[in-house]
Amino acid sequence: MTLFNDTELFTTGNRGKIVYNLPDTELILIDNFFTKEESDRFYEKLLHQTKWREYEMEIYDKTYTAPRMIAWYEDKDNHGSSPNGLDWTYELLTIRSRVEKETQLDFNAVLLNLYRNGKDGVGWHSDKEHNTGQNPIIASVTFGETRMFRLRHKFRKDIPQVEIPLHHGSFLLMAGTTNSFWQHEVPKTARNVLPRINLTFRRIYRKEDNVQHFHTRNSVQKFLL
Ligand SMILES: O=C(O)CCC(=O)C(=O)O
Ligand SMILES: [Mn+2]
Repeated sequence: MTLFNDTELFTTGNRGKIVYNLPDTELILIDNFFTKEESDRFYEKLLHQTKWREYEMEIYDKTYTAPRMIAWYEDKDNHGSSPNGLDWTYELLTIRSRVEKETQLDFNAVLLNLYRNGKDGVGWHSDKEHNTGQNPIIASVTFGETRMFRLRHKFRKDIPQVEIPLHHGSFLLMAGTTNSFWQHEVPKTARNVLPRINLTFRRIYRKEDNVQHFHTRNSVQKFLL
């Protein structure tokens, strides 16, 4: 069997938009945001054409290798942009424009994660960094194996964890205060799973950017309506 010619490898969810009614979040899922055919093509291209690299993390003076492969793309005009930023490919530009059209927001960077098998995952964290603004808006696209995406509230233990299976071709938007009040993870799994690729589109700010202005102009409310 040629793995990537088999069009029935990945299951997809039902079509439709789900707006989660959870405290302190603006969380929206669109399954089948990309068609099966588009998703199969993007999966194959991204898997084989991306310059995947390992990600080394410093924790208390020790270096750990993250259990996944990554690639970082960022618009080159970004002041102080990462030297590791790669040149956007045709596929990434196509995916970004679809995401921007849907959200009416501008994204200038994307982090790609490759989960090679069930031993790969990402631990609990929020997508909030010094250069992402107060309430970062993260647009997440998935191709390949369905893996569980879990969320937990950072302060309220009375709110149960949320589990969202992210299917081939799905789109998840984390907006509002989601990344201030909630953490997320993709747990490892003992199941025998095929690779999964996740793209998180982000907006990285230049020092001189007026963050408030960006958020007002591109209010996510437009997308929620
Ligand atoms: O793989 C995912 O769905 C999430 C990845 C993630 O949380 C991240 O890269 O910050
Ligand atoms: Mn994240």
